[in-house]
Amino acid sequence: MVVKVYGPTYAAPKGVVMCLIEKEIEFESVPVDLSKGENKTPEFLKIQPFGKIPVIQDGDYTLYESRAINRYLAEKYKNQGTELLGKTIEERGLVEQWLEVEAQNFHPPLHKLVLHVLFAPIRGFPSDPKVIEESEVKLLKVLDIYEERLSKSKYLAGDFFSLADLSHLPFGYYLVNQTGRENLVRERKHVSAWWDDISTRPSWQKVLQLYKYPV
Ligand SMILES: N[C@@H](CCC(=O)N[C@@H](CS)C(=O)NCC(=O)O)C(=O)O
Repeated sequence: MVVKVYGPTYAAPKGVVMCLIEKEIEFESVPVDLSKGENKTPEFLKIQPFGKIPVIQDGDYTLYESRAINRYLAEKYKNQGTELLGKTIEERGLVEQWLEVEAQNFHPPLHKLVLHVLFAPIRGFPSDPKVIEESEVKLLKVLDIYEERLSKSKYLAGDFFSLADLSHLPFGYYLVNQTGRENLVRERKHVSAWWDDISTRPSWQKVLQLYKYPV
């Protein structure tokens, strides 16, 4: 069964594409142009009522929310490709813990930073220096905790690459490459080595080769 993935040009769907590649799942992409409002058409809202991408269709099964999609793919296709959820229940617990950390602690300040530094000038809304500063301070503190964790294990959940690491790539890419703040990563020896490791994985390189970032 070929899995359909909607909107792979944009950041969040790229994590799903990476997961599909790691799990050696055949997929096809369905372009969605956000600048033309293709995510708000009545047809699209039938599969994603919040008007966001990614969405996947696996046969007649439809799923949205990138982290939920990746958990589903990693579980359903457990017996093929890279094991992304850990081999034991304890490893799984740590993968889930760090997935939550990414969603609750890492992503929110980074998302604000990216919006105000990168997208505000392009989309024509005002960039707020206070939001930028506050987001950066929050992110610094999160990265200090990552530095401590990564001084003890090669990856976030242990000495194995997992969904927890993967889920940092779509927006981490913006941080390192497009916000002028690569130093936040480079000033932390273990975070820097971890970033180099996960971002040079062939699966992520393939994602970047297949689907350029929109900005
Ligand atoms: N929590 C969602 C966030 C999805 C999301 O915000 N996607 C962006 C593209 S990266 C989007 O669809 N933006 C269009 C909009 O908000 O109108 C997920 O992880 O799937």
